[in-house]
Amino acid sequence: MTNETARRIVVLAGGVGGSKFAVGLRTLLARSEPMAAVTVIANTGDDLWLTGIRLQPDVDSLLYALAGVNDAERGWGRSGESERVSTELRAWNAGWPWFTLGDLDLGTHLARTGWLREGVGAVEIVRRLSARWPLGVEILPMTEAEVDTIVTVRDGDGKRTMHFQEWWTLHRARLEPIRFANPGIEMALPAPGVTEAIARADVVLVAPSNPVVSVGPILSVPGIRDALRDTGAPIVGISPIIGGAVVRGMADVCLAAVGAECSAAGVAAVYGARSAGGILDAWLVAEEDSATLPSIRALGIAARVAPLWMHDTDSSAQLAADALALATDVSGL
Ligand code: FO1
Repeated sequence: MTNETARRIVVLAGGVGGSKFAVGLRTLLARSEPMAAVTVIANTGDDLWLTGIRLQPDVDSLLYALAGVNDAERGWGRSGESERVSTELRAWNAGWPWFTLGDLDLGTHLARTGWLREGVGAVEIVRRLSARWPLGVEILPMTEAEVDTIVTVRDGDGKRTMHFQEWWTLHRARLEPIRFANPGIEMALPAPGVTEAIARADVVLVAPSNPVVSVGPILSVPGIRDALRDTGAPIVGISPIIGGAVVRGMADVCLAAVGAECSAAGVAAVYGARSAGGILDAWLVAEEDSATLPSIRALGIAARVAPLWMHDTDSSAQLAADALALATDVSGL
C-alpha cells in the first residue's frame, strides 16, 4: 500500500464519545491499515473565554485522549492533575468557581492564548499542541472563528441565555433548553484543511457524539455540509443513543429542544439521508435498537446493528472496524 492509495479517513467528533472513538479507530488502523491517515474535525462550539484565557474543551479532550494523558474518570482534563491555581482563582473570585481549571490544563490554555495573542490561528495552535505527542491522528478545529454555543433556557415563564459551559457544568443541563445557537457561525469559514480533508476522504465517519451541541455546530459552519454532500466518500454515522437512552451527557434534553426523538432513529433523522439533502449514507445502531432499523432505512439511510458500547480500546477498535465495514458495503466496493 503506497501513500497515494492509503485510505484517508475523516471523523466528525465532539469530546468524550469522539475521543474514545478516535482512539479506537487509531488502534484498529495501527493493526490493520498502518498507512491510513485520519483527520478528526473537532467541535469548537464548547469553547469559551474564562479569566482571560481561551479554552477549547472538545479539542483538548481529543488531544489528551489521543496522547494518553487524559483523566478518563472525569472525562475531561489531564490525568495527574492538581488545582493550586484554580484554588487561588476561587480565592480571588475570578472566573467560575464551579469550573475547574487544572494546573496542567492551564498550561495548555496559556500556551493557546499566548499564541492567539500573537495572531496564530487555531489550526496552527492545535498543530503545535499536537506536535508534543505522537497522536497518529490529525486534529482540525472545525473553524478558526469563535462560535461559542449559547443556550436559551426556560426561566419560570421567561427565558434566559447563557454559555453552553455554564448550562452544562453549573446547571448540569437541568434548565430546560429552548434553543442552541452559535452566534456568528453564519459568518464563519471552515478551518483551513477541513473541506479539503472531506473532499479527498475515502471514508467519513460521524462519531457517537451529541448530535445537537457537538456534531451540530460542525454541520452549521457554512461550507461543511456542502463538502459532505459533494464528497465521493461514503458517510457512516454511529448512534450516540443506545437502548433508547443517552450513553452520557445531555443528548436527550438537547434532542428534545430541537424536536427530535431521543432514539437511534431520531438522531439518524436529525442528520438525514444524503440522498435527501442530509449527511448520512449509513447508520450503525446498537443491538438494543434493532427494532429501529426499518424506520432508519425508510429515511433512505442504510442501517446495521453492531455493539456500540466503548468499554475499552478493543471494543472501540471493533466499533471502528464495524463502521469501516459498513462504509465499504455502502460504497459498493
Ligand atoms: N466539566 C465539568 O463538569 N466541570 C468542570 O469543572 C469542567 C472544567 C473543564 C475545564 C476545561 C475543559 O476543557 C473542560 C472542562 N469540563 C468540565 C468539561 C467540559 O464541560 C466538557 O468537556 C465539554 O465541554 C462538554 O462535553
